[in-house]
Amino acid sequence: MEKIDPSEITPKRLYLSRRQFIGTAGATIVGALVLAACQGQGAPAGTVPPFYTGPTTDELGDPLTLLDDITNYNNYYEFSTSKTAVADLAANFPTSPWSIEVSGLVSKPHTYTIDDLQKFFPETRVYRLRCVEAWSMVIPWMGFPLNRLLEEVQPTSQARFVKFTAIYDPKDMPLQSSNFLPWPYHEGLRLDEAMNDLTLLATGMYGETLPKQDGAPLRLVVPWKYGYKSIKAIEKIELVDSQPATLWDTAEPTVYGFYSNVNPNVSRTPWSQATERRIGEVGRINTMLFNGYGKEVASLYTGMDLSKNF
Ligand SMILES: Nc1nc2c(c(=O)[nH]1)N[C@H]1C(S)=C(S)[C@@H](COP(=O)(O)O)O[C@H]1N2
Ligand SMILES: [Mo]
Repeated sequence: MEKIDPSEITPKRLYLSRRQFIGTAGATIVGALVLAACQGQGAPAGTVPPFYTGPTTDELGDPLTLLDDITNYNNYYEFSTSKTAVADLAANFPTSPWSIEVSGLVSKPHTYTIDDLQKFFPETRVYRLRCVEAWSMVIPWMGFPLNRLLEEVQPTSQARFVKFTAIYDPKDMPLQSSNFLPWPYHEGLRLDEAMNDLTLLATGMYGETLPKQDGAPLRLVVPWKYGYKSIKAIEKIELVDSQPATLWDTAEPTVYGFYSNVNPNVSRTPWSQATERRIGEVGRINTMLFNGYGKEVASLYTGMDLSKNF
């Protein structure tokens, strides 16, 4: 029988990323290709929840990470520093009622309930999530662009940055009782980054309500930045006139900067950022500048030295 070249049956980026595998046996590559090809068109039973009807790959052809992996391998330090312990510890975390205050330098400050946010029409968006620890996932979020919310509250001409603050709830979040990090979790974006159409406020995943371990009821998703910018359990969004402090640039300023754009050429961490491990796959793939979203976001950083503004 004539051999079929993998490039003929596999989306291009998937083929290229498999070629970038480091130190992986040929047999494993073939296995991964077959799995990926299946997921592209009618996924095998058990890989994608039956109720999910959205895309099964990202725009580059990379298959979605399994729901089981997304919900059992979490960074959520309010609950635990063990990724596999978060799901159980967050199971009873109360996420209703919940309100989000949007205030600061805006003409129309407003406090929203989670139900109120439905008016922004959450849609499915498949994004790569790249953690600074050098692992990554492909996640089908449900959410809406943050710019829709900001347009409603109308930032004033003084507003230049957006500050996000997560809930402070030491009764329900065990590690908030210890002060090893400056709680509550807080993050920030420049206003133009916040207004970019990729910047998402997520309320769901795989067509369902957001799992608690992934940041319910509301989290930020900024796919071209390291995962720690994508703050979970948001309670407050403030428009401010100067760069806000963030939890990580306060805790470890030489390692975690404000911008935190994914960049294979710049590593402030003791480990390299050049490659990453895609959860659920074997081997490593090359990390892409801006996590592969350069076409959409590179112009935000024209003239900026990306190695200095880590
Ligand atoms: N409130 C809060 N948000 C957070 C974190 C956290 O510890 N607390 N961890 C961040 C980090 S380091 C990453 S990689 C992502 C992980 O998101 P996931 O567990 O949904 O994959 O959440 C980010 N948001
Ligand atoms: Mo992370």
